[in-house]
Amino acid sequence: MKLFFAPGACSFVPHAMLDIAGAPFESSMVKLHKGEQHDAAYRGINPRGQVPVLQLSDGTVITQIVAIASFLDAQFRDAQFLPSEPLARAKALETLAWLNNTVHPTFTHVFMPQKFAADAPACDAIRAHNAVRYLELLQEVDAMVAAKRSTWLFGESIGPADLYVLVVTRWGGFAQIDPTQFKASWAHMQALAAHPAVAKTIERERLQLNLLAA
Ligand SMILES: N[C@@H](CCC(=O)N[C@@H](CS)C(=O)NCC(=O)O)C(=O)O
Repeated sequence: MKLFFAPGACSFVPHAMLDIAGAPFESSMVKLHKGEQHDAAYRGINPRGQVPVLQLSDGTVITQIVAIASFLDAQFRDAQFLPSEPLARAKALETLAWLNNTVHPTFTHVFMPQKFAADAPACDAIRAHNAVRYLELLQEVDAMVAAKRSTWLFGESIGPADLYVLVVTRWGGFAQIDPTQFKASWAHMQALAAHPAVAKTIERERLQLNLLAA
């Protein structure tokens, strides 16, 4: 298997899952800031020009975190990435989908407003409006983590939603939102970083968890 990822991007979620599973995989870095996602070679792999992409040994490509996470869960049952009981599984996927379809795109409006408007004043307005909304969403994430009733969000093993909490809370730094203000999420990030496999992913992506720290 081969994972196409960008350091600090949402691709961290499947990247860490592969490390946790101890899966044999190759990683290929896509430099988003250099526009490598638009190169013809990469578009040949993912015409939508985004990471993550999981490419299987027969060349099949899987995109979209929810789909990749669900595939990895099925491939590596011992890791128990998602609960197997149907209702618990639905609740874990509900949160994963919300992080992916609501929290994440709100940040995209802050980080890449040019995707949503052509002129600079409109981009500034989009960025400012969504930075406020992003803060509210990170507060909601923090409350969700504070209310967890198990070691991790959906049980005793790390799941994709736990890893996504690290990603979106870290991104707060790009919007001048101090991640340490979210006590539960920040503690969750520290606990993830202390896990040897996740530490390996953090190291490979060279991530600083608090972007506002000197
Ligand atoms: N819903 C998609 C979101 C993927 C996404 O937004 N990826 C970002 C990085 S976090 C990306 O590749 N952005 C580059 C671009 O849009 O140019 C998924 O789950 O994979």
